[in-house]
Amino acid sequence: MDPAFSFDQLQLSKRNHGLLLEALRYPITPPGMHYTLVHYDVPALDAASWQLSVGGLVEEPFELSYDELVELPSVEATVTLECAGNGRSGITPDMHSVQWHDEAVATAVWKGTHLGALLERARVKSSAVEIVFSAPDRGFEDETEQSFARSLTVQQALGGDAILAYAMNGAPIPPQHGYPVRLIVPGWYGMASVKWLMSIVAVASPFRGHHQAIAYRLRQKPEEPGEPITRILPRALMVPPGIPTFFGRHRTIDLGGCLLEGRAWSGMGPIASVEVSADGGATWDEARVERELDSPWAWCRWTYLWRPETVGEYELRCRARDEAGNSQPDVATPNLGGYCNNAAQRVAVTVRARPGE
Ligand SMILES: Nc1nc2c(c(=O)[nH]1)N[C@H]1C(S)=C(S)[C@@H](COP(=O)(O)O)O[C@H]1N2
Ligand SMILES: [Mo]
Repeated sequence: MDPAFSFDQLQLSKRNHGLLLEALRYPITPPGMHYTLVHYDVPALDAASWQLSVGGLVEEPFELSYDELVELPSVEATVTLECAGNGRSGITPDMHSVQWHDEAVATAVWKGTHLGALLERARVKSSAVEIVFSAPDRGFEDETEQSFARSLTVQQALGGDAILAYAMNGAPIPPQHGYPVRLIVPGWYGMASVKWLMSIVAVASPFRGHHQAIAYRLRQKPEEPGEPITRILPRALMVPPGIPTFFGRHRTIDLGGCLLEGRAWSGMGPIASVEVSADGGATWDEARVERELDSPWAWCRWTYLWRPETVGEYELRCRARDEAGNSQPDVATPNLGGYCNNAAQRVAVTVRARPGE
């Protein structure tokens, strides 16, 4: 890995902050600690003048104000969101994008109205194949002007658990997270959850927007169409144990029992197990998994009592497996966009004698 990151990558990292890994302790990520990813600028929107239009290939196109949306039957969902670029710095450090380590993940309680119910009211025509969700944030990708937009197939949009959210953790959604209304697609990587949602359009052919057809695809060569990225692969992360160095964040713990804890999640099914290795992956032990949140879309907590026997240098790892049988690799499969790197986390730790012993 080339450690020479550019000024532009540093600038992106400062705008798009991750979860401080010690905040994995909280089931619901506290205000301000949820990771953010904003491709362009946060648009200036106001709930009083906001309007959602629902149209395209539907029998009953309509517009909805914020007050009308809030009056509709509501649903609440506790959802772990993760950026598809999480782990990118471990596979493509030279890509012109956010150089996440492991921290582009967080959990929030979203309140809103069910997307499927809203689309049923519009009555999507049978000629429609996809539903396009558009936002007003605009910017350039290479030389081409874009706005952020994504699509779901009609079946994914109508049959899934997606919601049009207007509240995050019991308060209006903060500007950077999509105020006043955003889409939340539980179980999917974050790019599907379009923030600052303004329009929903049913279309007759697969959507070809930049963030659908070019970005968020797994490819090995630029000319390949690539596989679209959808659901979140399993991952476990630990709260880094002990205390860090200020510069470099290397961990030190005292000899004796050390309770490791963390979170694990998957968008493809409930977590079946979490394993921990303290010898760089040679041997693995089962951690205790606790379903603290009553939601199929939220992470669970895990704990493991580690008892290093001697002072010295260790490499801790953790990895999750879901009930659908998906697990985490030791080493990521590289791809051009640096997406979906769910290789098992590694944390280097120095174990020292207890002070005074
Ligand atoms: N309109 C809009 N929606 C967006 C984005 C964006 O830049 N613009 N970023 C997407 C990506 S890539 C992710 S990972 C999530 C991040 O949501 P958060 O910032 O609330 O954590 O929002 C998604 N929705
Ligand atoms: Mo993302």
